[in-house]
Amino acid sequence: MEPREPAGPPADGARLAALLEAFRAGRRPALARVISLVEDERPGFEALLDELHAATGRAHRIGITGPPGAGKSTLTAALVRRFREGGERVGVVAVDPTSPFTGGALLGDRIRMHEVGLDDGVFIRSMASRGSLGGLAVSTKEVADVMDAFGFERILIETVGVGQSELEIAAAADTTVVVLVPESGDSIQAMKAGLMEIAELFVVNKADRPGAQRLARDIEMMLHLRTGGARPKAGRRWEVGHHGPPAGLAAGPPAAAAAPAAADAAGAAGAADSASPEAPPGWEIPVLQTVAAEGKGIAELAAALDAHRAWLERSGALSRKRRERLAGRVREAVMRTAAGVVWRERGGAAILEEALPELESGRTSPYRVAARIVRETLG
Ligand SMILES: Nc1nc2c(ncn2[C@@H]2O[C@H](COP(=O)(O)OP(=O)(O)O)[C@@H](O)[C@H]2O)c(=O)[nH]1
Ligand SMILES: [Mg+2]
Repeated sequence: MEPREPAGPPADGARLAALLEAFRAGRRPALARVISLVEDERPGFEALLDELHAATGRAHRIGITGPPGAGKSTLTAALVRRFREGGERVGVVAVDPTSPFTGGALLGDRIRMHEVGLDDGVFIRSMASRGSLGGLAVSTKEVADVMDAFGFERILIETVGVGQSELEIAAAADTTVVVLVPESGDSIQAMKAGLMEIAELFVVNKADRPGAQRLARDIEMMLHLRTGGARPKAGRRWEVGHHGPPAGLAAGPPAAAAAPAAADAAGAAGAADSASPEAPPGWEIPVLQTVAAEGKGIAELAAALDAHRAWLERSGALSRKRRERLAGRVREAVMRTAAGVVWRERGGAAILEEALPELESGRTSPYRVAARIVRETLG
C-alpha cells in the first residue's frame, strides 16, 4: 500500500505548481499527493486535472470485476508481475467496498511478496467505494487519469461487481474483464448482475477446482445465444459473425430508442455506431481459464488483453470509448460546479432550510422546493 498523504493545508497556486513540477519529474510522493487531492476533491483538484489532461490517453485501462472471492486481487497481482516482466509500468486502483484499506493492503502485500525489494514500476492505490455496495468510487476514473498522466502503460482497476454500476465500470476501462469461479450459480449470478453485458473477456478462475470446464462452457453457450439472434446492445459490440453485421444491425431502429437508459449512461456514441452500415468486425469475447494463485493461464490472459487492445484501435472502438469518457468528465464537472453554485454560492441551502416546515406539514413537495431552488439560484 502506498501511504495516504495527509490532507494538509488548502493548496494555493504556488503549492500546486510545485506539486505539478515534482509530478512531472516522476516523483512518487507527488503522484500519491495528487491522487489524494483528486480522490478527496480538495480545492484545486480540477485545476490539477486540467494541467495533467494533455498527458493522458496513453495507458491501457483494464477493469477487473466479478463477485467477491473470485480471485480478482490474485489475478491482478499475477497480471502486474506479468506486465512488469515485459518492462511495463503498472498502476493499480483497487476499489474494495468490504474493507477499503485492508483489501488494498492485501493486494499490495500480495504483489510485494513476489517482488524483490520495492518496485518503482508499480503503484497501488486502494479506494473506498462511496455510497453503494460496490462498483466504482466517484473519483476512480480521475485517479486512473492521474496514473495515466504519470506514465503508467497499464492501469488495472479492480472492483467488486455486484450489479450496481456495471456501466460505470465499463465506461472507466478500455477492456473489461469479468472473473467468475466454478462455485454453483455463478453464471446465473453474472446474468443477474449484468456482468454478461459488460464483459469483453471472461476469466473462469480457480480452474483447479471441479466445475471450471462446465462454467466456461455455460458462458460460451450464453454468449452464443446472445450473438446468434439479437442485434448488439447499445454501446456494446458482440460478435457479428463472418459475413458482416446481422440484418437487424443496419435495418433496426437506433439502439438508443430501444435502451435509452443504457445508451444515456454509456454515452450516445454507441447508438450512432450501431446504426452505422459499415460497422467493423466484432470482437469475439474469449472465455479463458486461469489458476491465478499459481500463475496459470496468465500469459494467455495477457495475450487476450493485448488482442482486445489491438482490436479496439483497429475498429475505432477505442476512440469511441475515449470520446464517451471525455463527455462523461464534462458532465460530471458541470454537475459538480452547478451543485457548488446552488448550495454554496447562491444560498440554496438556506432556501431548503426555510422550506423544511412546509415540507414536513405536507404543504409543499420536495419537487416544488427543488424547482424553487433551481429557479432562484440558477434561473
Ligand atoms: N484454488 C484457488 N484459489 C484461488 C485462486 N485464485 C485465488 N484464490 C484464492 O481465493 C481467495 C480469494 O482471492 P482474492 O484474490 O482475494 O479474491 P477477490 O475478492 O476477487 O479479490 C484467496 O484465498 C485466494 O488465495 C485459484 O486460481 N485457485
Ligand atoms: Mg480483491
